[in-house]
Amino acid sequence: PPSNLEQMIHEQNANLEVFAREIITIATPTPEELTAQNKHLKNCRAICKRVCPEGELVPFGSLVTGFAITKSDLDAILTSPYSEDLFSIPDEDDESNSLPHNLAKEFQAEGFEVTLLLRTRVPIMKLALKATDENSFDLNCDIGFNNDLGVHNTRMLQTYSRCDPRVKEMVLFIKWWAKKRHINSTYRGTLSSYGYVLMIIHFLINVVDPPVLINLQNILIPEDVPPDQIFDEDGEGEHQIWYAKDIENLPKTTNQMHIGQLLHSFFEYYSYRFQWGREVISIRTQGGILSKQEKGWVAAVTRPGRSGHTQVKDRYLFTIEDPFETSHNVGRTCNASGVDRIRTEFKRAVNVIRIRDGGNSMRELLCQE
Ligand code: 3AT
Ligand code: MG
Repeated sequence: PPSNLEQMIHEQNANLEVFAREIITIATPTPEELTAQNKHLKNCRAICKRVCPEGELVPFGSLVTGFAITKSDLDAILTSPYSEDLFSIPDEDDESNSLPHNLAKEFQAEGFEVTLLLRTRVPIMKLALKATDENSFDLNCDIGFNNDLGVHNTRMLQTYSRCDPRVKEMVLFIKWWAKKRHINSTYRGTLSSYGYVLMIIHFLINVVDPPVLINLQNILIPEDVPPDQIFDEDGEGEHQIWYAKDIENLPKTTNQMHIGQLLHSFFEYYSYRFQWGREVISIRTQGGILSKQEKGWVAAVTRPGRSGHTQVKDRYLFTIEDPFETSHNVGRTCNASGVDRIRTEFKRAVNVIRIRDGGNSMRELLCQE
């Protein structure tokens, strides 16, 4: 027979499961919202075509992976066969004639609110459009230039999501929780949604036992894979972009845990087992963990940004290696107080889940704004 302790944990997890399912239902965008986003995308595509006929506006991010929660932004990149010339961002005074500026003018003429952020790590154009009679949902869109890796990592996340329905469930819940608890803001020193997704994938491959996911980047590469599927040259060196796509032939997981058990264990892992000061999350690596020491990710470095006008600060307080661009720390946006807040939130979640009042406090507090 189960002990009292086992019985208690069983009840906590059951309550969390019910609550998580409610949140996931609320968080999932309605079909109307998804249709509206697609309409926005078509409209933006048409406007881009007018300025750059050879360009293609390709969506990526949460609307493609299915990880979108309601009111997510739309991420897209503008690609072009002549990308090198078209998208190079001039750092001289004469940037008014560059493609981003011409695009900005065209979108402004169509009533969009436009912000150009060309001096950031990944240059983007931010578009905003208020809902109208024609489209009853606001649009918030980030258009990047030449960021193919974003498209590749989106596809890999989508592949992981197809491996098991619990991936998406965990992502939707954690994104909702992180938004409500204000620890999902790269501008305010915390972590991007992408970072939370990598934390979840690491947990599902390497922590939970038996594993829910198999490391898709660590399966023996079949000998007949053509090299161009393995390497991607982007001027700054090669990136290993290969991962297993043929998931139907992979062994199925034997893990039977429900979403309540998984979430409880996820919060516990990052509260008490993960070594924030020493460890790097690396989902491409067998075991999922590298040390900051071996990556040389120890002291913050300030280096010149792309345009030469700016300085970029690479922080290594919370370290998550990008699965393709392995020199990039996805957690670099986290400052000291941001990491503290994130860690405090994980512990708070564990404490709230453990309150013994039939889950009432948990329902009230866990995702409280
Ligand atoms: P939201 O619903 O917008 O919160 P999302 O899944 O769209 O979540 P982001 O907006 O954070 O996630 O990122 C969109 C995509 O951009 C996801 C990933 O393909 C890429 N990306 C985001 N942040 C990074 C990063 N720091 N490094 C590399 N790629 C990133
Ligand atoms: Mg997004």
